Amino acid sequence: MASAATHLGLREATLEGLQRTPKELPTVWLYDERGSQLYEEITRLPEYYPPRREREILRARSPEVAARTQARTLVELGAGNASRTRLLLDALAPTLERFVPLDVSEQFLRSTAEAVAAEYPRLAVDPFVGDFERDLHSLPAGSPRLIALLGSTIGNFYPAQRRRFLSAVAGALEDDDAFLVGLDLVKDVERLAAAYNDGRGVTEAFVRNALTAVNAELHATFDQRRFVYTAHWDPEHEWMDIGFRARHAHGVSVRALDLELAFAENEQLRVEVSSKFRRERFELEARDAGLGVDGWWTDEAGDFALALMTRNERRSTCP
Ligand code: AVJ
Repeated sequence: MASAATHLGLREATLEGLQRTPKELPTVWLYDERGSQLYEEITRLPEYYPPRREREILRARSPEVAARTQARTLVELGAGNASRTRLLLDALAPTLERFVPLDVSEQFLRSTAEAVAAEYPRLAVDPFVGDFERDLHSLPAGSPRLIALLGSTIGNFYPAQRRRFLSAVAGALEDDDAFLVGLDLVKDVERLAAAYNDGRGVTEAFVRNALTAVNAELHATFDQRRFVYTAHWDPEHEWMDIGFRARHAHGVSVRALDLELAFAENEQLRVEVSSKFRRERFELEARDAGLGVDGWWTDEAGDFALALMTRNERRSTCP
C-alpha cells in the first residue's frame, strides 16, 4: 500500500519519503493495530460516505458479479475486517471454495479470518499477511479466482504506482480470473473535504497515529503539538492530500534511520493521497495496463463505483 514500500523495505521507503519534497511518510504507517481500529471507526462516521455507498452497490450487484465470475477463490486485497466482503461471500456461495484475505495488519487479519471461518464453515479460509503491491505474484492458485480491492484503497496509489499495480494484476490474472475494484468518484469539494475532516476528529486521530507509530518503531521525535492536521482537495491531481503542516520551524530526528529533518514553518508532511476517479479515464488506464472493464456499477447518487475487469483480449493474444 505504501508508496515506495514496493521494492524497498518500510525503513528504506520511510527514509526515501522523508527526503522528498514534499516530505512524506509511507501510507502503511497508518495501519498498525490501533490505526486499523481507528479506520474501522472512520467507516462508521456520517461524513465518510464511501463504505455505505459501496455496500449499496455490492448489495445490488454481487449476484451479477457471482454469475459472471463463477469464482472458486476469492482473494481480498487489504481485507481489513472484510465487512463488505460478506455480501460477496454470500452471493458467491454456490461456487466458492476458498477465501484468502490479505492484509498488512497481522492481528487484525487473524481475527477477520477466524470470524469469517466461523460464519462460513464450508469455506476454506487462508489468511495471507502481506503487502499487495509486492505479493501479487505469490497469490494462491484456484481459478476462476476473483481478486477484490474494495473501499477505494487503490486511491492511495500515485498514478505511476497505480499503473504498475494494474499491470501487475493483469499479469497475475489467469484467463478465467476477474478483478473487482471499488472506486470513489470525483464529486463536490465540500463533501470530499468533510469526509476527511470529520466533526469528531477521528480521521485526525487516525492520521496522527502514523506519527506515534514512527516515533515508537523508528525512535523518531515527531511532536504532535508541532504539527497541524490538514486534508485538502488538490484539483490538479484530483486527490485529497492528507497529512500535516508544521506549526513553526523545528527539527525532528529519526534515530533508527540516522536522519535529522528540518521543517520550515508551514512545511507539509504528507501521509496519504486519496485519489478520486472518473469513469473514462479509469477505463483507459485499465486498458493500457491490460485490463478490460466489463462491468461498471455506481450507487444511486453516483458517489462511488465498482468496476469488474478481466484480462484484455488484446493483451492475452499478443505473442
Ligand atoms: C482506505 C485509502 C480508502 O482514502 O478514503 C480514510 C483511507 N484516510 N480517511 C481513503 C482514509 C482517511 C481511505 N482508504
